[in-house]
Amino acid sequence: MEESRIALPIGVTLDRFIKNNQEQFQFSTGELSQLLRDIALASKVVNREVSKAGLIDIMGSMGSQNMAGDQQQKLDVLANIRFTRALTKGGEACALISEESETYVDLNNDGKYVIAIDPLDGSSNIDVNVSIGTIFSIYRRKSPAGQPIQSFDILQKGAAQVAAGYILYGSSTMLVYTTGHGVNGFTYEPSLGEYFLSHPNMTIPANGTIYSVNEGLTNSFSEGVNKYIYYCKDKKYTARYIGSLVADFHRNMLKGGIYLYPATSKDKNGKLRLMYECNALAFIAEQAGGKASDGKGRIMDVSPLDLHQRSPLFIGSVQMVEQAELLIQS
Ligand code: P6P
Repeated sequence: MEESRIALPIGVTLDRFIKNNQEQFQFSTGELSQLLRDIALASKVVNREVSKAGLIDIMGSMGSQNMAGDQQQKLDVLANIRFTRALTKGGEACALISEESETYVDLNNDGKYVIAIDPLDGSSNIDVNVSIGTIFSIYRRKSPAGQPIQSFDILQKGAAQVAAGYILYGSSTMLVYTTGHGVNGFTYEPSLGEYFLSHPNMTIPANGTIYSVNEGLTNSFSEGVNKYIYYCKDKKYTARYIGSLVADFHRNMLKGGIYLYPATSKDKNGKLRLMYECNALAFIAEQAGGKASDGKGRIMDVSPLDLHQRSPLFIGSVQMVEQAELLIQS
């Protein structure tokens, strides 16, 4: 029996893929590649802890709140420590914005990159074993070196991102990222401790029939948003809302669909964070042929004023986002 039938190729690892594509990246001196490896390493540690959540004492809340007043889950804090340590040891980042830290975290003053991260989004789902995720966004600092300047190096528009990605800790763990040359998905094989290319050149279908929104908030949405939700119902679209942004976004990436977290009467700018939730997924969505809006226009054109500012988010299939914008602005 010929070899190829008994030794199936094991596919392209994330490390090999990063190396093979390094020259595509305009600053290809290897630092961004190392940064992506550092993030992947931290995700493997978080994956191991998330998969054991029911067995060791890391479920439930810390009894503390993060700067946004959200109840901190033990795994939130653990994930934040893992990613912060990996990025500190890697030395490629000069600053880190995290949902779990009020100010930005000073890393290596010679590092060329700024990272914005939500270490564990949807963490309230941990205790009920629903998929959760990590979302990250990477910028190149604008000042040459030294202490990064918040208004200059850190508060940059989403359009300035050089890379972005997410890790989905789901039925399988996946890492999906872009460096501005399309979107590629990697599935984690825990027995080998490696991510393997499983979803090359991911694209979002131009249209879809799935809409993801918390309809329990309908009474606090604007009239225009409710017009779009009624539009989806009239078209007999499918409602799918996991309560975990990364999981809903990933499904819509593969099948087509739209995720909406609009402004509400309580949260005038919605719930999601511009720097480390909206912009990162917007970069991926656009690179996959989709669209991401704050209801008025391209979300990656918004100039951030605060590390943790919130933004309404309408993201997914381009035709669905455009239809939503049309009705919201009507
Ligand atoms: P709600 C999780 O807290 C999160 O940030 C997203 O992952 C998720 O889509 C959304 O909030 C759920 O919010 O208000 O519908 O429970």
